[in-house]
Amino acid sequence: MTYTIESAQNIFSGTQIPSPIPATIALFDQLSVDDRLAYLWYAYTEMGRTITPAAPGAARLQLAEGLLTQIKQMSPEEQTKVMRDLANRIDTPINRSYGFFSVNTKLAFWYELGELMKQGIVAPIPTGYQMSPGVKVVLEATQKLDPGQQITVLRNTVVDMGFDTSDLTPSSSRKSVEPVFERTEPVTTNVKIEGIDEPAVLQYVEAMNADNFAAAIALFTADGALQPPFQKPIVGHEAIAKYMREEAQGLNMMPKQGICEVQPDGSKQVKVTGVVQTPWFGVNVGMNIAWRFLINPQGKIFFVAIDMLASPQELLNLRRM
Ligand code: EQ3
Repeated sequence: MTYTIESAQNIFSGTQIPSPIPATIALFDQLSVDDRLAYLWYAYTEMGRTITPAAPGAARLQLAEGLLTQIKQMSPEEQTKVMRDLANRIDTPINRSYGFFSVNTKLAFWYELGELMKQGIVAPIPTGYQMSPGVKVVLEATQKLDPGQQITVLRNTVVDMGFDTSDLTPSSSRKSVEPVFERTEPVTTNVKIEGIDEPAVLQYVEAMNADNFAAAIALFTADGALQPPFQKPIVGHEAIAKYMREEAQGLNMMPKQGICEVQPDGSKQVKVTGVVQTPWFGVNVGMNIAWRFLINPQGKIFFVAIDMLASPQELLNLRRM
C-alpha cells in the first residue's frame, strides 16, 4: 500500500475537536496595531503573576543584540514605531532582520524588550492608555484558556510579527547557529506509554527528550514528515532536522497513554496523548498534546502530527470514530 502525506494527515481525524487557540488568534488579528501591542502587554504581565518565562541565555540574546542595541538608542517615539511596524508586519530593514530570527530568538527578543519596557529604557504602553473593548474581548477569551494554551497564543502571535522572510534567502551573516537550551530538570527517559510498545514511538520520545535529533530523524523514512501544531507538514530528513534544532530543543515529553491499530498491510496507526513542557516555562506549564503516528510495515515513521488538545478531557479520548 502506498501512503501519501494527505492520507496520513487524516488518521484519527475523528478524534479532533476544534482547538480554541486559532479562534483566539483570529480575534487578536482583528485588533488594531496599538491594541495588539497592548493586548500582549496585558496578557503577558497578567500571566506573569502566576508564571513567568525563564530568562533567555546570553548566547541567544546575543543573536538579537544588534536590533536591541539599535532600539535602545532610539527616541521613545521611534521605539514605539518599531514595535508598531513589527505588529504591522510591513517590509522594513528591522522587520526583515526579525523575520530571519528563529522562533526562540524572536521570543528572547520580546522578552528583553519587555524587561527594557519595565525598566523605562524602551517606551512602555503609554500611561493612561484606555483598553479598547476589542482588547477586553481577546483578554477574556485568553483567560478561559488553560496555561499551556495561553502560552501557545502568545508564542504564535510573536512568531507572526515582523516581515515574512520565508521566500527570501538569508545572507550568510544571518545564518546563525542555534544556541542550546540548558536542561535544568532531569529528563524523562526509559519512556513507558500505557497501551503502546511500538519501538519507533518509544525511541522517538527518548531521543527527543535527550535533544538527540539525529537519533530521532533516523526513525523516519526518507520521505517522512512531521506536522507541528497548526502548521503544514515538514517533509524529509533535512527539513525536519532544521526544524527540530530551531524549535524542539529542551522539550520534556511525557506521553501517558495510547492506542495502536495494525492495518492489513502491516502498517500501524498510533495515537498517543500526554503532556509536553517547554524550556521557557519548565515544570510550571504543561501542554496537553496528541501525537498521531503512521508507522510503515518496516517500523519507520512515515508521518507524525502533533496536535494541541482542546481540553484535558481530550487526553483520554483515544477513540477512533
Ligand atoms: C513585551 C510584551 C509583553 C509587550 C509588547 O507590546 C508585545 C510583546 C510581544 C511582548 C512580549 C511577549 C513575550 C515575551 C512572550 C513570550 C512568550 C513565550 C516565551 C512563549 C513560549 C511558548 C512555548 C510553547 C507554546 C512551546 C510549545 C512546544 C510544543 C507544543 C512542542 C511540540 C513538539 C513536539 C511535542 C514534537 O514531538 C515534535 C516537535 C514539536 C516542537 C512540534
